[in-house]
Amino acid sequence: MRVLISIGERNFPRDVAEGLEALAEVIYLSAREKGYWEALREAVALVAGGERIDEEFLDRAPRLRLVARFGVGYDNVDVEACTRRGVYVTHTPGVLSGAVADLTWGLILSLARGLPGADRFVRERWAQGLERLPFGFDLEGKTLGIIGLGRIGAEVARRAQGFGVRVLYHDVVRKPELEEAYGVEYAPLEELLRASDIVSIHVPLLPSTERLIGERELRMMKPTALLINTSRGRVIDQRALLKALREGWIKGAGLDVYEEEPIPLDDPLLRLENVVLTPHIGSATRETRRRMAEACALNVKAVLEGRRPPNLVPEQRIDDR
Ligand code: 8YV
Repeated sequence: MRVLISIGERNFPRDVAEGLEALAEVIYLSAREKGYWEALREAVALVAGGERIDEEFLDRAPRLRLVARFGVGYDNVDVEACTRRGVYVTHTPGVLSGAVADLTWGLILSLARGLPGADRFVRERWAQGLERLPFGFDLEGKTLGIIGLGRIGAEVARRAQGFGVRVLYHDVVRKPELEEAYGVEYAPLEELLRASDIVSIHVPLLPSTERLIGERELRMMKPTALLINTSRGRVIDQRALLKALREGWIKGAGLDVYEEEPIPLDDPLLRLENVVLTPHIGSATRETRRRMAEACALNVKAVLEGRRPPNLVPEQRIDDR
């Protein structure tokens, strides 16, 4: 049996792979590398990054029984096509929520206090003593609107308590236990957009969340508000966001994800001063990436041993319903 790992050794350390080697031949090859498609033909399990896994892909993987997504989001995987062919799809929920929530707060603080500009100022101009940096703003007493109060959104809310921030949330379901635990208040989306000083997005990319934030929604936000996105780029209409940032409908944005990744170097968003941009690093800490690899390994091991993998995506958890 063969396991193909497409996310590299840095993400899936050799010692984690060792646990699988008694059961299968483990091959590391990324989708861009030579030999990948050949290796895929014999693979029973694939540990997948962001490559598109659709019918065409599955045609080239006749022995595949498992797509183990290295990440919580699986919008790059056609789950229905996998299910039709008897291919399990798993993901890594839970283990990365804290890391993504930390980065979310990092982006909020970077914008509130102008950290990237302050850093440049110290390196390039402070000693000249001519200019002053603009003031930032306090977080205490401000309102944070969380769109999507799932595992990651809840961690963002938990951290908000320490900053003395009032939290509104919007979700497709109400979460009374989180309202109680973190003092968060439910609000319809429009109300949240109008009332929040900071709006942070934590929804999965689905047909219903694609371009959830477009021109109409951006125009509802306060001109002083910040928009943070560490979920998926396509949840925001990026052209509308560019317009909003240029024309001052909102004050700034902190983005870790983009409609196209990597975002092209000539994208006009990269020229704006009122944005802080990171390259999809929400889960990129040593501890979190290791936990993600270990979670994938458990799923792979289960399938190699003929068991049902523990972290099936909700669409495939039929027995649990
Ligand atoms: C990526 C992520 O999976 O968890 C997710 O859904 O977006 C990230 O953790 C990671 O960059 C590897 O593809």
